[in-house]
Amino acid sequence: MKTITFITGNKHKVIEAENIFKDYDINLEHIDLGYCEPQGTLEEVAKSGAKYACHKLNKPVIVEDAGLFIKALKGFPGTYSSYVQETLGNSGILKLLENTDNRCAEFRSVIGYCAPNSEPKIFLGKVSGEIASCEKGNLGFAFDPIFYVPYKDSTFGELTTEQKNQFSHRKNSLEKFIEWYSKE
Ligand code: ITT
Repeated sequence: MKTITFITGNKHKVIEAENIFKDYDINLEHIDLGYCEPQGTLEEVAKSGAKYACHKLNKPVIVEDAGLFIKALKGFPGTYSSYVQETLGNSGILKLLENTDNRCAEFRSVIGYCAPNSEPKIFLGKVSGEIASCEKGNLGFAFDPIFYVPYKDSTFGELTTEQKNQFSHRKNSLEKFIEWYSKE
């Protein structure tokens, strides 16, 4: 069985990824290597992170750069999601959107893959939703309790890992990766 190493410091991402990979013939290993994230798009960060980690470990790796993009805030927090979650938090985002009717938002996930002696490849996954009027649910992590999915009538914070993994941004990017990788 082929082994892929997922480089991340986020244990929630690991739980979700393990749950997705278990249905495939690929062994997922996890290392919290830490890598320098240049300021740039999700795609640029994922590409450079994958290249760096692969070079460092000399084996095939994936990294993920993800973010929440809110339409009324012109895509904010986007590539700043991690920092904004730690500083403003969900209550800060809700405050920014007070009196705003347009609640449309999108989660994006970009998987960067790199193997020794080859160039990195990237895989984008998205999911559309809305920013809820208040936090709901205590499952998931970070922005999950304020990300409302109308056709499920739930926030990500109200969904189990299995339920979120049926259609999340991470599921979509990882599935694209797995589909490509399985043919490699
Ligand atoms: P690594 O870089 O070590 O993988 P990280 O948490 O810093 O972990 P990102 O740089 O990709 O991850 O930051 C994206 C941030 O966006 C993340 O810290 C969360 O605050 C938020 N985020 C991403 N995916 C999410 C999800 O599925 N649910 C809730 N919030 C999410």
